Amino acid sequence: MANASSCRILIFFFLLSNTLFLTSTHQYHPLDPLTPSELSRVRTIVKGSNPSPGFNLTFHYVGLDEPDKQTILSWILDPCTKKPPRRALVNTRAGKKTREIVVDLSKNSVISNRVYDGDGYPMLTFEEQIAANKLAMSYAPFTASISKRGLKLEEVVCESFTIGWYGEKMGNNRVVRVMCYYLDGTVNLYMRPIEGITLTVDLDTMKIMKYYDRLMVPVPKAEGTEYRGSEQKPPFVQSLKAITVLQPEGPSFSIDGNTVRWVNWVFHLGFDMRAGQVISLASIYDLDKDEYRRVLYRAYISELFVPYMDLTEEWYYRTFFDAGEYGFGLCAVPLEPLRDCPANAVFMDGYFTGQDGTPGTIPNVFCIFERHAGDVIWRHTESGIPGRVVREVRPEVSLVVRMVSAVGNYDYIVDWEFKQSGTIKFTVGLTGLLEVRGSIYTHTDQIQEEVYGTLLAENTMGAHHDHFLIYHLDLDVDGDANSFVKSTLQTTRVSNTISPRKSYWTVVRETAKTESNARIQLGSKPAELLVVNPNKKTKVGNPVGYRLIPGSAAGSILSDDDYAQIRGAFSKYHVWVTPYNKSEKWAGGLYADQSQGDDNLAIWSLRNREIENKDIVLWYTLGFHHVPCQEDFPLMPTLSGGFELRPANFFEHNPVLKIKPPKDVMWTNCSSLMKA
Ligand SMILES: *[C@@H]1O[C@H](CO)[C@@H](O)[C@H](O)[C@H]1NC(C)=O
Ligand SMILES: *[C@@H]1O[C@H](CO)[C@@H](O)[C@H](O)[C@H]1NC(C)=O
Ligand SMILES: *[C@@H]1O[C@H](CO)[C@@H](O)[C@H](O)[C@H]1NC(C)=O
Ligand SMILES: [Cu+2]
Repeated sequence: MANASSCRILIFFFLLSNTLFLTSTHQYHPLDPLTPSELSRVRTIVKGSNPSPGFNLTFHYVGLDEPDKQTILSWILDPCTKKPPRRALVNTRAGKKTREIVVDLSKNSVISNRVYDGDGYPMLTFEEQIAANKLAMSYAPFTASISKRGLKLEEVVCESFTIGWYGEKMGNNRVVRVMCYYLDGTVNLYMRPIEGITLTVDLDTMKIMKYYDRLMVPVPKAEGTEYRGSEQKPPFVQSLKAITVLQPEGPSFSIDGNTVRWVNWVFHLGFDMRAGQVISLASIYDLDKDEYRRVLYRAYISELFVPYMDLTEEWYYRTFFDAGEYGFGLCAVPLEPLRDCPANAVFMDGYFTGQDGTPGTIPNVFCIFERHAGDVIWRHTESGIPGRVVREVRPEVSLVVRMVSAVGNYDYIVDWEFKQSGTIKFTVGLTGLLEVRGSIYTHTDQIQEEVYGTLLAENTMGAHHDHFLIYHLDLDVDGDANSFVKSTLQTTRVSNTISPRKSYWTVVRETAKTESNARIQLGSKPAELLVVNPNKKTKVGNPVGYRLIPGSAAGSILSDDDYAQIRGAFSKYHVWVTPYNKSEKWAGGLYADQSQGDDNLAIWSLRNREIENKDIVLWYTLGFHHVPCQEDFPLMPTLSGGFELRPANFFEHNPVLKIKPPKDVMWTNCSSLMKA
């Protein structure tokens, strides 16, 4: 139990005082990610329990086994009396078996340990990918293929690709395909694929199982592939003058351990090696009610499905699950101050576990900053009153929590943006490098057959593909019992006795009773999608709610019986609603690598459970169909997409009516502050 004074601070905060700036040191929070010392203890405890005698143990996932939701919610009400258990969930491999091990850190013991014998495998480790890639270099047939192409072995780098599943009844061993690239004058390896050569490597035995060299295709040239500023040659574009965001009094947010407080928001921010950012217990202060009101219990990106549309032998299996196979958090990279995040950003580290269970740090994995982009949160100029002009303007300032995950070639910039108005904006920016196929073509005039992509440069084919990111959004709007309301805007014809108008539209509301009522493909009809608390009404009688404002309507257009689609079935709908179930976390399946689609959101949802006035989870698929174009070469400028959750009859009136603009900053000549 925490000591008395810290408990007082916790009560003080959780009783939802409106005093925001607490200066306490880090307090224990049961949703905090595991610390490095806890991760080390997990390793010691797991190894000590010797779960797989005679075999070497590898750690594939270690993360917080979060306490049950009800335990957390009652702890919040009374943090002094009940301390939720501190547990870790561990996935290991040993002797070709996957284990699920739960460690209780307060008891220093393994409390459950079972072999998983279903389909699919846990996340790959970095170490085994590196080891698999290295095998190629000393494999005689491979080195022969490299010299046959006139390439230098020391300039070859290889990458491990997960293989998916194509209907095999028994599944495959835990294998990857290793494909290689050529540097020789560039660091942009992804623009220089060595096509035709594939090694299949068994990760459990770390042996090459299959090898073939199928065809010779020219390796695209290095020229024009560089993206490093230091390697660029004149002419250059005109330089920008100095620019910054100035907060002479410091930021308006405070971070206490993993709890972030900013103006009217409070939330917990955690890091997970699979999901990346995890936002919990987000509540917003309501000035009229003088209390914090619950919005989100727990939210994170559950899976990223990236299927390519190229059917050639080296490509058809590229149907990646970036979270479940590679670890979206594990692939997160340190953010660079002043480049990845503005000058006013504050950074936070993340911790993960290496293959041998040893903790590692990703420094600066998150940055948190106030965005002041020159936008307006509300305004009005009233010139209709004779003899007067009334003008009121409030600038928009929001709070951003950013992470960048570089999953191989692609960089995903993931922003969670909290607005004073109560809106949460979810944005993902795609940048980095395309996956391109080496091609014989140097001009589009030569192309007669299906090439599955766009010719971006000589011998460089940018393959068609999708990105589907699915967000797990456990909304608790003013409490756990919520409903999903789907309102369709319907055109109605007018009989000419009522009005000279011929038509208008009206809102047809439907509360989803079961899961099947809440599966939605956006884009066909205009709709208003709401999560409401049917038990809480505003003074004038509307149920309090949050509205989902969707982004682009890209969803999967693959056939339902395509094996990739069976595995990534969540991508078929933009919106899903399920009843809360702690074990239904990963929309592409807990064991996503080579999964056969039998444990995923689409399967869970087939039970068609009741979702009305229940603790529900909203799932949103943010999709991108990507037809590459030449501007994406040699590195693509950020392409952003997103969606919002916005209060809808949650507040009694405009919640930002009484916000004050930030203090004016006198614009002095800051040259003396500039770095040389
Ligand atoms: C375990 O790992 C060690 C060191 O890498 C190796 O020498 C040994 O053969 C491995 N044992 C088994 C059973 O794989
Ligand atoms: C929770 O979900 C899992 C996986 O879908 C299922 O096996 C289990 O029965 C569910 N629990 C409840 C209480 O519905
Ligand atoms: C700012 O100050 C620097 C040196 O003190 C001077 O060279 C520069 O011209 C000033 N800039 C402006 C815009 O006044
Ligand atoms: Cu893309």
